[in-house]
Amino acid sequence: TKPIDIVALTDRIDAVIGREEPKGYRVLVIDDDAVTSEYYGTVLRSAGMSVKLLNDPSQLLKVMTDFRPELLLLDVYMPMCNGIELAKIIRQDNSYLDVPIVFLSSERDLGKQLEAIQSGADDFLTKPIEADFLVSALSSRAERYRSLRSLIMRDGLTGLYNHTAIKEELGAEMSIASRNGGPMALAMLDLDNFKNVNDTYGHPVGDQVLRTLSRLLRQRLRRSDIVGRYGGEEFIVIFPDTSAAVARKVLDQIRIAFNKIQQHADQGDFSVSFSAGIADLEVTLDADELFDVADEALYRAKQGGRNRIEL
Ligand code: GH3
Ligand code: MG
Ligand code: MG
Ligand code: MG
Repeated sequence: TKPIDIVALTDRIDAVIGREEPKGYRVLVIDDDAVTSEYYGTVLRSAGMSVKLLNDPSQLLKVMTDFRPELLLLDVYMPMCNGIELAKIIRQDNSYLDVPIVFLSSERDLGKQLEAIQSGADDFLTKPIEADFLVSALSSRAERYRSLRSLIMRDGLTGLYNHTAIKEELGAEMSIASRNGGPMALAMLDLDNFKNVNDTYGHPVGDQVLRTLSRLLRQRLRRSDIVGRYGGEEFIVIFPDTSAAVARKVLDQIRIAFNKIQQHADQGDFSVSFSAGIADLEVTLDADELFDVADEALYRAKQGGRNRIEL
């Protein structure tokens, strides 16, 4: 009999209990009228959405980075800024090319509505609107956006964030951490002598090892930690609100656990290790520099004999 593959088993349990993000779509409501936005905010919240109300459009870009809405519900007429102008500004940013923008306004003039759509919006709804209708119109758009995004952002082999996504996540986490003045750590992992694994057991077995490490990372790390596949056999972990020393401790336990896992191949069982380098946000506020610092630490871990973590 084959030994039980604990990693595969817990992965199945995770799938059953649904470890995915809850369906609370993040919706940003921008309306100068606090009463109106409170009302629609309440409607969407009671439908399980996570709603942020914004009455001051000058805060828009900051809120976009921190809250990362999956849909924007925009008013047209606001004293400080026109909603149509806001939509144009959002669409100019490459990161928000595809975030759904829906206007909700009492404007009935078709010319004005057309202008709003031409600014890059996806839909124009008119007030007053039936609560159920609003909820389902927004849910379906947010749902589609979330699915598309996860296709674009995920690595096909492991399901982790891919290179582009993890860099984006790092940028967002760094801006939050620097604003809160809190700690943050970045780890760069690299499998040891992985070329040998491929050469000895074949590429599909190598792929299996990559998947095993990915699952282990997702299982052992906290929900708030962010894991990505940076390149071939290189992984990144972002530890929000965590000092480098604590990140190292956590990762060291994962390192030991991973090394104990028996990998199976026709030629026999074997084990694999990884090395890692950790960078502390205290060192630099520049994302590229933080990567470099982690990479240098990783290099030292390799030089020091592999299967170890350096700060
Ligand atoms: P070191 O301990 O110094 O990191 O040695 P290494 O052999 O791991 O490093 P090297 O950079 O020489 O080799 C990395 C290997 O990772 C080579 C490549 O074939 C393998 N690799 C990269 N991406 C994948 C993948 O998606 N699947 C498989 N099976 N192997 C991959
Ligand atoms: Mg208004
Ligand atoms: Mg490598
Ligand atoms: Mg390697």
